[in-house]
Amino acid sequence: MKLYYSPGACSLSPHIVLRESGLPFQPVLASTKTHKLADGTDYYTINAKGYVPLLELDDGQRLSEGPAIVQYIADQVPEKKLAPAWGTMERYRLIEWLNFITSELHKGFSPLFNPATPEDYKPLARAALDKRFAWVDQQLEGRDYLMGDSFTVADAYLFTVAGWGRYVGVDITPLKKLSAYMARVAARPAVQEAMRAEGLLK
Ligand SMILES: N[C@@H](CCC(=O)N[C@@H](CS)C(=O)NCC(=O)O)C(=O)O
Repeated sequence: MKLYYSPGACSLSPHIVLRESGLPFQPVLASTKTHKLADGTDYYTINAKGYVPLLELDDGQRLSEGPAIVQYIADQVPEKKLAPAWGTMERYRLIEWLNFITSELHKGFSPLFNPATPEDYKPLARAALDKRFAWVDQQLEGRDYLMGDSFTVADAYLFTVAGWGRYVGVDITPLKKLSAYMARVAARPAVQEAMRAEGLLK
């Protein structure tokens, strides 16, 4: 498989999941700034949506959308328990988290990264994220990970997105449970490997 990624972008989530899975894959840099691969290929010819992440399967099929990609990877290695089994209530709880992270957190950050966003809108975007992160912090009471005791694909996604706060003035450090969670996820060997491969760690 190939994972098209850009350093520190939301593609870090499937990158972490691939490393947690132990499956062989090739990371392919597709910068969100240039929309070009290292060899100059126009990324829009690979993904017409222009964004990362994109997973290319061994049979050449391409799968986009982070929440779909991470579930696909998890389902290739059920023994790793990166996602609960299909048909269980727990699987819907995982999807509930992925949808929350993608629509309420990930896309809540987008205007803060967009240079075209009017400055007077940014405090509203930050306040909306502060409210959502405060709720996430409460959910982590008594839990090591979002789904309970064990790491799932939802944790790869939350870790990736919550890590953006420091770049755009969304301060999660007063949220003690979330801060401890971030440190716990960051310490996982697969997370360290993915971050190092993306140049986010020395
Ligand atoms: N709906 C997509 C959104 C992906 C997305 O927003 N990717 C950003 C990076 S975090 C990107 O590639 N932006 C560059 C662009 O849209 O051209 C998903 O959930 O995978």
